Amino acid sequence: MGICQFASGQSVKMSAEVIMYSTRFCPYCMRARRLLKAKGVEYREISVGSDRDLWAEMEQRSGRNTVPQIFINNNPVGGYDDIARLDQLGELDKLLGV
Ligand SMILES: N[C@@H](CCC(=O)N[C@@H](CS)C(=O)NCC(=O)O)C(=O)O
Repeated sequence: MGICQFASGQSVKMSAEVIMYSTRFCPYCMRARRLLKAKGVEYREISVGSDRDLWAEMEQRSGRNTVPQIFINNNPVGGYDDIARLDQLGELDKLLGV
């Protein structure tokens, strides 16, 4: 997300806000967790489980109906395969601000 500069001259690196809609035991969710943890970023999980309203919210925001669905700074970036591909292309770190 870039560098945050304070009036004091100090600066801190800001990482992106990452949200992942997931279910607990889905293999793709587990892979996505592993990749995000390896990147050292904080992320918030919204556990959709069997909650129809949360599934509907996820589908509406992402246009997809599988878990996981990952959002970086509110932008839908897709599921595990998508973030793995972004990582291979060297794009994921930039999006995550790491
Ligand atoms: N290519 C997708 C595959 C995701 C996927 O197939 N997820 C399964 C669970 S592991 C799913 O959501 N299936 C539909 C369902 O559970 O209703 C990704 O990498 O995220």
